[in-house]
Amino acid sequence: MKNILITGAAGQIGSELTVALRHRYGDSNVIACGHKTKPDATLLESGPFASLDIRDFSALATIVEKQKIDTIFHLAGILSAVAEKNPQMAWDINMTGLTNVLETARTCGCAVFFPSSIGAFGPSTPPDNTPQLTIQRPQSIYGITKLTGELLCDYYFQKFGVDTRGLRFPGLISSETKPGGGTTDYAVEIFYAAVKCEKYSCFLKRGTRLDMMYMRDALRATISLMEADPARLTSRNAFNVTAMSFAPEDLFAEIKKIIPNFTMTYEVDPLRQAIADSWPNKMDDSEAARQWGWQPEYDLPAMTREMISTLSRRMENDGGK
Ligand code: AKB
Repeated sequence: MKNILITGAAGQIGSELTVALRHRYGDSNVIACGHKTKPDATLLESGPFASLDIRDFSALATIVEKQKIDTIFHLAGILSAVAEKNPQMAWDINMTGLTNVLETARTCGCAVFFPSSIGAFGPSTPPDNTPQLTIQRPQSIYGITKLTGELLCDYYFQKFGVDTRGLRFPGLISSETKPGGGTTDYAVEIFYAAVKCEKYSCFLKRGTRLDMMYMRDALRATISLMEADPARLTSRNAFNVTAMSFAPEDLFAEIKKIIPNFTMTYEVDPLRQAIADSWPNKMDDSEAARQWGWQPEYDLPAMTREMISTLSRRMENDGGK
């Protein structure tokens, strides 16, 4: 990787991945692209930024050709809950975006990273220790775009030799940029309420167990997979990766160990609950461990401690806001 392009760079993963890749590969060698979401100052000041609608094929191809890009991290996309409210838009952005990236990669010789998700599974998938290769009949439009994306990435590798690689991310928990409309967002929102000593109303019901991961682990997983020796990879795309699995009440109990006065109620959102109910409880990520050495560093207590200390410090610096 010498010249890198990141689409969706202002989003939850992109804003932190851009900074991590700039540290590793040099500020000027990592071009951040975004469309609607306003990038924050760190992103704009630490290296090049281009405004790009990922549905615009020629704009994408021009940047890739002019900047001699060799690797594209394609993070632009619509998350599950927002997608379900506007399926046509979600299909357009998620699929037109990915086909534009793959076609550009094919003609310009780039490697591609594609983030799939636990959303690529469905209610008929085995919910516990979900294998990497298993039944996938997702019922949300988000899941359908993720599963199609996994297959399309495999197709471009097998048919055209494009070096596509990808992970199935669980819910991602981070303290920098908030996620924009996912089903697992409660696991981020809850921390903002807790550090402000506000009551939190959870939109998923008790007992809804889902895979989760702290952003630092997600960044490590992404970079490790892209740097992995291709000779060790027997699969390329759709690696299950997870770090912890919990239900809302488990996270609440962990936060209460540090903030004993914190309170939480439940006000279930039927749309997001139905999506969550169709996703696995816990994936088996042993293939990622075996093929490229994946190992999470943050479990539930470690992630909770770091989220609370980071957000509390920021709140103090911002004068309690
Ligand atoms: C979402 O909830 O939509 C995402 C995901 C698990 O893919 N966080």
